[in-house]
This record gives sequence, C-alpha cells and structure tokens, in this order.
Amino acid sequence: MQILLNLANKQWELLPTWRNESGIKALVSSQGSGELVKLLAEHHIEHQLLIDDLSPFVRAQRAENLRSKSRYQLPYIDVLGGFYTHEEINTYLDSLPERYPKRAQIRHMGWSYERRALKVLTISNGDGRRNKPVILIDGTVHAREWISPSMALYIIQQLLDNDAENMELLEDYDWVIMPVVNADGYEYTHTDSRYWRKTRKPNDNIECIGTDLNRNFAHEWGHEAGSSSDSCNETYRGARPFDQPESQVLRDLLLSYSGRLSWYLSLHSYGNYFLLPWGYTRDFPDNYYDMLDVATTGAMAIVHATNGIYTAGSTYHVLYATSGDSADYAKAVANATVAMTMELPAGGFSGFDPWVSHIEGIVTESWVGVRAMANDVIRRYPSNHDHK
Ligand code: 0X9
Ligand code: ZN
Repeated sequence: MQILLNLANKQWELLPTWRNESGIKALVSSQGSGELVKLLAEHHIEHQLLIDDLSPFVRAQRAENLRSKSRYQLPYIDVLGGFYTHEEINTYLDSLPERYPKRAQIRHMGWSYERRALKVLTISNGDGRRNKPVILIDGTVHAREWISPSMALYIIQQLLDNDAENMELLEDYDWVIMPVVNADGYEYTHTDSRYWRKTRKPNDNIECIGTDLNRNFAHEWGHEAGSSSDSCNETYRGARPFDQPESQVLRDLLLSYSGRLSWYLSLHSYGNYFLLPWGYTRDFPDNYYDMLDVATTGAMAIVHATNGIYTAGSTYHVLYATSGDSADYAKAVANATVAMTMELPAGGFSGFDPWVSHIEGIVTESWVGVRAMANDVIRRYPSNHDHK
C-alpha cells in the first residue's frame, strides 16, 4: 500500500480507482506502466493487467455521449440524456431568466484562467422577499467528476421545472447554484484528458500544470498532511492560497452570503460520503453533531429510497486529511451553519466515468438525499421573517 501511495500522483500519474481488503485497482499512463510493473515485481506485489489500453473505452463513452446529446437543441438540454460541456451549460443557464423572469437570476462572477465565464444561478420563489437565508451548491471543483455538474443541473430542473413538488423548499430560502467552478479543467476532460482533476493554470515548474482547487482555500492552507507542495502532485495546493481565479470566484461567492449561509453543499464524486469539516484536523467544529444529524437525515432518506449506502462524518476521520478545501473555508470564514461535501456514487471503469444511461439512477437517488437534507436544514434554522 505504501509503495503504491508513494507512486500515486507521481511521474506516472498513478490513479488508484478502487480498493477493498484484497486489492487495489489503479490507472496508469502508458509511459509509466512498464516501470510500474517492474517495481511491483521487485517488491513481490501480486498484480494483474485488467485493461491494456483504456482509450477505446473513453472513446466509446464519448461516442455514446455525443450521440445521445444530439437529440436535443440548445438552450434546452436533457440532464438525464448526456454530459454537457461548460459552454453548453452556460448557454442553458443564460436561457433560464427568460423562461423564469421572476425566479431565476444569473450572475457572471468572473473568469477562469483561460477566460471562460464563471456563472452562478440564483433560484427563488419569485415573491420578491430579499435577504432570505441561502442554500449554496457548487459543482465541478474537480474536472473529471462528471456526475457533479449533472447533479447540479438536475437540482436546478427540480427547483424550476418541478415547482409544484418543490416550491416549499423555496418558501423561506433562496438557492444559489454554481454548476461548474473548474471550467478549464472540465473542458480539458472533454477535449484532451478524461481523468484530469486540477485547474489548467501553468506553474513555475513548467513540467506540471494545474492546482487542486480544493486545496487552494485560505483556511489552514498548506498543511503537509492534507495537501502537496509539489506542482506535479494531484493535490497541489498552489504557491499561495487563492492564487487561482476559480477559487477566488468561489471565495467571493461564499463571502457574499456570509451571515445568511445556512447550508453549503459541494458536489464531488465518488465514494458515497457526506463529508463534514474539518479536513485539516482531527478536532470537530462546535456544531458538528447538528451537521452530522443533517447528513444522517440524507443518508437515511437514500437508504430508504434505493438501498444506497452513504457514510457520514468528518473528512479527516472518514476519508483522509485535507487542508485548504472549500468546505472548511465555508465553515470557518464564510460562517456556513452546515458545510458539507457530498461524494456522489461511482460509475464506469474508473469511478469518475458513469455511462450516460446511469445518470438518471444516480441523480434521482441523490436528489432524494439533497431534498431531505434541505428540508431538515430549513426546519432546524427557520428564516427570520423580519428581513424584508
Ligand atoms: O479530496 C477532496 O478534495 C475531496 N474528495 S475527492 O475524491 N472528490 O477529491 C474531499 C474533500 C472533503 N473535504 C471537506 N469536506 N472538508
Ligand atoms: Zn472531488
């Protein structure tokens, strides 16, 4: 395990994609595979080649996606019918205020490093009441986690199109949704490299590109245990906190709601986890057990609906140490009452690449959880009606 962990993220881009008590499945670049096999043999680690070349699989998925998407005409999209690019998602978002003039509002928050427009949607019930408390959801902080923007889009459609069922969620709360934070990385996974995680901004060390946005936030930034100072590593934290335009935008968005941010939910994949602060320390925030109750409500709703199993707890304890991630920042600095990372279910070969035909099952199941948690948050932290 230690040998593999030492190799992970290093020169061969080793990506552990799955593990249990008896084995580990990993993805490695073609240049590195020979040397990896040699090293495993030297250390007497039993191993087996599962797939020699993953590119036919990636191409097959790409073809499935393009075929399925071609049935729809922008700006209308079918969230369940494909994975959409950043540009397609922006076109869809931009169409919403026209369709829902009283209920949907788009804010252009800034630009990615490669100058893609970073947009945020606010959904309300249209009653004109200002300064309601807020549920803030982001997606695609990590580029390859494609089910994340799909889930953000599904939530948008539930709140806007399925209003009869979901209007109560908007009675005293506004929802703020940013489906794609890491726009450049996400685009790159569509065009060049399906398993890219980080941003696309070059580093001083010209060999390696990109920073892990979820290690670039200023709260307890830079701990060696939860992030890397090596720009070639997948959890590279950047040279300084917030030296990425995309994390600056998410920071500004979070701070603009501090004081009325009841729930911050960051959509990632994969692993079926509800992860709570802190990531950087074994200690717990003051209201940890309230947050855990909310997460448990989500886990219970999902297990009742589909038998899907989620684990809830602090990132440090149930996953691994992280430092400088957005949930810790939202809790500590933007004063989120509940801050949470949701690791959606795995799909496909690597876990990051569900087939188009699997989107519906994942997002409908996850919506059961998100809806139950939203109701729980709304019940626990009722809005102050004096804000007019
Ligand atoms: O490592 C991460 O950034 C997240 N996992 S992922 O596999 N999607 O990369 C988990 C971050 C969770 N951190 C907090 N909730 N504080
Ligand atoms: Zn992630």
